[in-house]
Order: sequence, then C-alpha cells, then structure tokens
Amino acid sequence: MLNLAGKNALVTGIANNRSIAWGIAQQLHQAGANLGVTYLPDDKGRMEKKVGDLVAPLNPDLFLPCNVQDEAQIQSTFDAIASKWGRVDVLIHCLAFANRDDLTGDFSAVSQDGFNTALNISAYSLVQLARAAKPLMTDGGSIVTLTYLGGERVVPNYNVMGIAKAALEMNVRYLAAELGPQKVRVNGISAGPIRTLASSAVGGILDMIHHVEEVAPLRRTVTQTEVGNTAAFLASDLASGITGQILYVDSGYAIMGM
Ligand code: NAD
Ligand code: 0WE
Repeated sequence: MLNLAGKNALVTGIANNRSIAWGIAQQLHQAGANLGVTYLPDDKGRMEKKVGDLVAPLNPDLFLPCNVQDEAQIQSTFDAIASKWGRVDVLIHCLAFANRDDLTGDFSAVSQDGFNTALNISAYSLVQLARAAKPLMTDGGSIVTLTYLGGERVVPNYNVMGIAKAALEMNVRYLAAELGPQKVRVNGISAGPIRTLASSAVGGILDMIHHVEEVAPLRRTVTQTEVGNTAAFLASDLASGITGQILYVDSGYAIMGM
C-alpha cells in the first residue's frame, strides 16, 4: 500500500485551489506525509494569506516564502528544513514561468531576457532546489517535477516554455544519474492540459482541452488529483526502482499519431 508516513515532503508551486501542486499536496497528506509548503511571496502578503488559508487543513509543519529567483530564499527554506526536520525525503517541483508575451506569436521573437527568464524559473530552479536538498536527503529520497508534451513536440504558442521543459526533462536525467548512488530518485510527470491559473492565462486553452477530450484514448482530460496520485506513487517506496523517467499522466494523448 501507498504509505508516506514518517516522510518529510516539501511542496512548491501552490498558488490556489486549482494548482497541480495543491492536488499533489492533498494526496501526499492523505498518504501520511509530513508537509512543508512554499509559496511565491508578493509585496502585499496576499499569497502568504491565500495559500496559508488553503493549506491550513493539511497542517503543514513548515510554511515558507520561496521565490526561486532569489537564491537567499532557497537557502532560508532549506535552513528551516534542516533545523525543523533534519532530513527531507520528498521534493515536489511544480512551478514554471515565462513572460506572457513569449507564449504567443512567433517563437523566434523571444528576447534573450525572455529566454533566460523562462529557462531560469522553469528549469534551472530544479537544479537549485535539488542542490539544496541533496545534503538533507540522507535516507534516500524522491524528487518529482512537472513537465508538458510541449517540451518534446511542438505545441502552438507554448514556444519558449517548450525549450524550458526540454531542459527540465534533461535536468531530470542528469540529476537522477548524480543522485542515484545516494538513493535519491528523480522523475518527471508529463501532465495533459488542466485548467489552472497558469494555463487559463493562455489563449486557446479551452480549445486544447476540447481537442484532448476528442482524441485522447480516455476521451477526457486529467485532474489535479490524478497527477497528485502519481506524484504520491513516485514519492513512495512503491516506485523504488524508477528514476530518470518522465511518466505521462495525460489520458493517453501522447501515444496518438492521428
Ligand atoms: P499554477 O499557476 O497553479 O502553478 C505555477 C506555480 O509557479 C505558481 O504557484 C507560482 O507561484 C509558481 N511560480 C512562478 N514563478 C515562481 C518563482 N519565481 N518562484 C517560485 N514559484 C514560482 O499552474 P499549474 O498549471 O499548476 O503549474 C504547475 C506546473 O505544472 C508547472 O511546471 C507547469 O508547467 C506544469 N504543467 C501544467 C499543465 C497544465 O495544463 N496546467 C500541464 C503540464 C504541466
Ligand atoms: O506549463 C504550462 C503553463 C506555463 C506558463 C503559463 C503562463 C501564463 C501566464 C508559464 N508562464 C506563464 N506566464 C504568464 O504570464 N502549461 C503546460 C499550460 C499550458 O500553457 C500553454 C499551453 C499549455 C497546455 C501555453 C501555450 C500553449 C499551450
């Protein structure tokens, strides 16, 4: 049975009740994990309040601001983990960002700044978090990130995010090779399109969802809970032989050629 009792799990990327990370946090909690949650802080403290209220029923042990663009916030997060837990077993990386203008129009129009922003926040952040977690994953561990088909095939308008996801998926493999001897596994979940804050800000997401409902073998989209269950599995000892992989949770969409 899936059992995460006694495991300390850090979840990044919760913005609201539609976030994939929220689906993951709930399933980790249900499986008995001890949770730490980070949020992206803003100047008015809105996210702290909003995400804090949302996650309160899961009784997180740690609740910390962590903008991955600020190395000092990453350091403080893992300092707090070191003193409160002494060890971390599960790291969920569930965040991405590109400038909105770079998710429409010609891909080649992307600026150097826009390219760097997308790659920094969406791909390099996994390396930063894994590096900080590494010395604290003393009893093995599981790192899980979220990716999308647009990182391996062309999806209209996904543009620079596709390049970031390609880099992210390669980060998964290099990190899996580095951390494997320490019994730390690193995997990605390639989720089908789900309506969230990030995806709803993108033009045409509803059309993409309808397309999946027509074409995917299961004839429907996936839910945050389904992604959460897969993340809980990958976090657990049931997945002890799996590392460096990208698992599709996409109603089977990615197998189709026509
Ligand atoms: P979301 O908007 O709920 O989550 C994105 C998160 O990224 C937010 O919590 C936001 O605060 C965080 N974030 C952005 N910049 C940050 C920074 N500098 N530091 C720290 N956090 C930052 O949207 P979501 O759809 O749940 O996205 C979560 C992950 O799932 C992303 O990696 C996304 O690419 C991936 N994904 C989403 C879909 C989809 O259709 N929604 C499909 C496949 C993969
Ligand atoms: O990874 C994502 C979303 C990533 C994302 C979304 C936004 C919108 C708001 C990153 N940065 C931003 N920046 C913003 O300002 N998905 C997998 C969802 C998604 O996004 C798409 C998709 C799909 C699916 C963009 C274009 C085409 C398809």
